[in-house]
Amino acid sequence: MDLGTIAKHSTLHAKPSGLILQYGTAGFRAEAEHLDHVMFRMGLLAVLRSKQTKSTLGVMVTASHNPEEDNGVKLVDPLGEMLAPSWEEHATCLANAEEQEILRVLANILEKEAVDLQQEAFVVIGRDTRPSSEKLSQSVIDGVTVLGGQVHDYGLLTTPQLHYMVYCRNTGGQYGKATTEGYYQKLSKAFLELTKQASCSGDGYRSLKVDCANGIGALKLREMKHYFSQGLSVQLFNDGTRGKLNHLCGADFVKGHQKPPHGMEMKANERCCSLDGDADRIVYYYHDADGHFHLIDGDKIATLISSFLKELLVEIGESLDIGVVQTAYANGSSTRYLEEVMKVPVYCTKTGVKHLHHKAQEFDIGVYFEANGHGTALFSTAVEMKIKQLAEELEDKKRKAAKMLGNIIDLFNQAAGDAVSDMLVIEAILALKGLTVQQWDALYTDLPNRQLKVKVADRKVISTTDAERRAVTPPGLQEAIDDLVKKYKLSRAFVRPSGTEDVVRVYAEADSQESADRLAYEVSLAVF
Ligand code: NG1
Ligand code: ZN
Repeated sequence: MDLGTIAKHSTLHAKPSGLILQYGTAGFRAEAEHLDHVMFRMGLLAVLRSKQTKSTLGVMVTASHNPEEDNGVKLVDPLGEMLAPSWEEHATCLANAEEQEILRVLANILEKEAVDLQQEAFVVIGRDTRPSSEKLSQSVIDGVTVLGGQVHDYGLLTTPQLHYMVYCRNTGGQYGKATTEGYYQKLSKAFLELTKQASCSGDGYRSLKVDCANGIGALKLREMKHYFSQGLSVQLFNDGTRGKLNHLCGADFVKGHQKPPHGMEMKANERCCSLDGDADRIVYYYHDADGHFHLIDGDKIATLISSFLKELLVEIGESLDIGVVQTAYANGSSTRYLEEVMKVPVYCTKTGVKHLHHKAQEFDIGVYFEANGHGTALFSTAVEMKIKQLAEELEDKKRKAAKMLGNIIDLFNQAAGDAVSDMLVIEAILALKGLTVQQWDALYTDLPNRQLKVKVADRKVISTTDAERRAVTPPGLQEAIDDLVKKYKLSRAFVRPSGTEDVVRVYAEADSQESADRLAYEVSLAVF
């Protein structure tokens, strides 16, 4: 490690003085112009983590659903997972170190994590379509190379594609080929195998309108759609040729505002979906004949998927342990339906997919979704092997069901929530079950709900417990919320500081939209 060279390069990526950032729910997020030093330093950190784990590490440059002017960066651990918590602390320390402290902070991490500097390092990088992303990813590369790490720059990728690449590279190619072509082929093959078996794949099931949030999803779906066109034709909207990223469109806008994106032509009862800016979230929706908008969010996606998986297991005759993982944002009706009607155990974790992913790994089959449409299903290695073996051994209907389950396992991105993979899973299930979007929507009725963002001087004064469902500080806040909630029927409300934006988020649900809106508003006043 040539300390002089590191110090010299570091000054080329100077930190704006006084700027303090935190490695939050999904890495660092801030205005792009403030992030150059963070990118360089995350390049350095990725090398150390790669050396320590003796594996390929990933770095993704994106700010997902945030405005186009923002950017962000997160590190992807060897199995495609989010960075380990102790390293998040190192990331925060390194990002906030003043210039003269950089070498000391690096030395500290080396010592604490027992990193062997002789070990080789390999880092793969992906970025979204933001105008700032290309230059920022160059700064990451600078950080990696100055510490002697090797780099493969994938260029433009969706976030889940980068997770997939990291996973493939660290599992000896068993999971798939670590190229975009390999990704397209793996998913499309599984999808076409599934849809071939659908007896009722009439025209209604074979086309889908996709709002791409003017982001990377448009580019990647344009490349990929030919691979699966025999099973599904997608019509892309907000494809980045005209509009601004995430502006009045995309999954976050649709979920947050509970209305359709701009720039999408919707006809009555037509199935539509929206991706977010880096294509790791998806929500579905439609207009009914009376012009009412119906949102089908991550909770209903989890319900469709887990009920289908359960049915397949019954058909195969295997009893495996299925669990569904949600967060406090899950609609109360979805939790009730899963537990009481479907008899599936439901668990609640803190916001942020790393928490859900971790919990879902405890089951033979763990389905996890945030209400905003970020999620996937995980299958233990033992289950995957068993199902593939049963697909060879069993006969007739059982064999068919085992094959289907094997294809579903291949179709899910098991490294991370993936809008494209989820979209193909959903489309396959709807086709196989012969369900219309209205029938899917009718599984249960969402409780009316409202989410608000509140700007406060310091959002960190709010701390929470019980998977973020109760506020611990400031004193008196939880009692005030409890008193407000009591005024409404079927009501629930909570507040938490966002990990990706400088706001406090307020969530409320109640028996009517008016009550949910009023409760959310009243709680937001209590936050000040
Ligand atoms: P924050 O900003 O911490 O609420 C948001 C989403 C998360 C997750 C992350 C990462 C909500 C309420 N929160 O986190 O679910 O998706 O962004 O993108 O939707
Ligand atoms: Zn995203």
